[in-house]
Amino acid sequence: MPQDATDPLLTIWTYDWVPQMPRGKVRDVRLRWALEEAGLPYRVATVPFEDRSPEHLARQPFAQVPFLQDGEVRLFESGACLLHIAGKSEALMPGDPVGRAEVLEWVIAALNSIEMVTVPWWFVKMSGAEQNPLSGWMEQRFERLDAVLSSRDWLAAGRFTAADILMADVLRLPDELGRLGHHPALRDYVERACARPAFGKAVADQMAHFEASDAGRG
Ligand SMILES: N[C@@H](CCC(=O)N[C@@H](CS)C(=O)NCC(=O)O)C(=O)O
Repeated sequence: MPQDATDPLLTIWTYDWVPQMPRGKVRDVRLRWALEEAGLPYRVATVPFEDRSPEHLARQPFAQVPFLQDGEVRLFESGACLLHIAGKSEALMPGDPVGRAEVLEWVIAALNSIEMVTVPWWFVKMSGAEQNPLSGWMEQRFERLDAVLSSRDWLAAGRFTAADILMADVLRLPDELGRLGHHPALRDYVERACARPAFGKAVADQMAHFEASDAGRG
């Protein structure tokens, strides 16, 4: 382990390698993006993709990534990790109670009202099924979110926050698969969020991380 409980440097844990398809989208990108926005230093450590060890399970009970270590604090679930990071920076989480409440509700909405349908929708799509029974439900959610974002640039507190990192990242996949076509506010939102330098750096760093491990695999 590269960190013990007295080490002040935040550590993001991800896989040592993944196949091409998820590169740029492995959820450690959410944590990288947040830390880049906050200007906080961090390191990246890895667990093997192909061999989920008991040590990995002790950190992430579903044998997934990402997870985070911050001194004696250990967290799994990208949303929980993101909120932990957000607590360290006004750039991600406003100090006032109203702004904080807005960030919290939209973080949970990203996970529990949008990603809860986009991920199962994607799994059904990947199964090759001709009809995707989740499309209507997903469209309904997009319609409502599009209505919200047609009158503002960011979800919470009148400015970019941690909630936008999560929501924009959740929407990237359906956007790439052409599912935001009828939702101009959502398309613009994803474009606006992904134009941020911190996002560009987070994705580029993740791509470089996995490319470097290709070389090691021969
Ligand atoms: N709810 C979890 C989902 C984590 C997740 O799906 N991680 C993916 C990478 S983005 C993973 O580890 N997939 C491999 C697997 O499930 O075996 C979170 O947000 O952290």
